[in-house]
Amino acid sequence: MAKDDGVIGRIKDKLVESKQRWAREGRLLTGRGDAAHANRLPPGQREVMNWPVLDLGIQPEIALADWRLTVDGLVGHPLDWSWDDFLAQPQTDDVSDIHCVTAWSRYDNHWQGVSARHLLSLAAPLPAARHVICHSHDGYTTNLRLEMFAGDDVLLAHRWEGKPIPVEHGGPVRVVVPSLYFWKSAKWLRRLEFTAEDRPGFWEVRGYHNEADPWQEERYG
Ligand SMILES: Nc1nc2c(c(=O)[nH]1)N[C@H]1C(S)=C(S)[C@@H](COP(=O)(O)O)O[C@H]1N2
Ligand SMILES: [Mo]
Repeated sequence: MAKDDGVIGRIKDKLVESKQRWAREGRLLTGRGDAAHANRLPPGQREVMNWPVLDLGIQPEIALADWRLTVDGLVGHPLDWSWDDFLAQPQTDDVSDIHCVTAWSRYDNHWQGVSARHLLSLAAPLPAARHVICHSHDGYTTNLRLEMFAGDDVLLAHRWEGKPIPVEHGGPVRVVVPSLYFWKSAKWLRRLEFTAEDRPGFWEVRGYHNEADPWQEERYG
């Protein structure tokens, strides 16, 4: 009996502890921080369990032996990485949600790759650099403001759910920018160009929004 009381006491202590922690963190208070994010699903989206493929009708196959990543434009240290160079960089894991402008969202994608922050620390953008233009092997381009590219969850990903990213989803390496609609996440990445002037990409010149924040529903514009 005394023993049982002890166990229950410990459980109660745990519950109290976690509630105290919630109170400290302000958990469940929708007014705290960004209220829009209290709901995980951005406006106008629906959750899917599958992973749709969207491309321009080309899925370029790049052999790892031929793969290179060029980082150029307004940077102090341009980069030209082979596959081995890329894999030799520190690897970062991140779990994030995908929000596609065509209204599907896919939760909890486990990505692994080189963080944009690590790349920035090596490439050292010049003060004049304000934008990053992503160039892909299928001719696709998309533009990101440097601050968006510098987000701590932005990856040059080569693994998804512990496996190489399949070619239809942009392998060997794709960009992942979780905070923006997924068209900003270039598949089959080959070059990152740092520029002073903005340069709208493939979908941005075809009526998609330049910024693409799903929480503001910046779909078109
Ligand atoms: N190179 C390249 N990247 C691209 C695209 C593309 O056509 N080519 N489509 C974009 C769009 S519109 C979306 S929604 C996502 C789709 O990625 P997925 O096919 O892995 O779902 O990739 C984005 N990146
Ligand atoms: Mo898309």
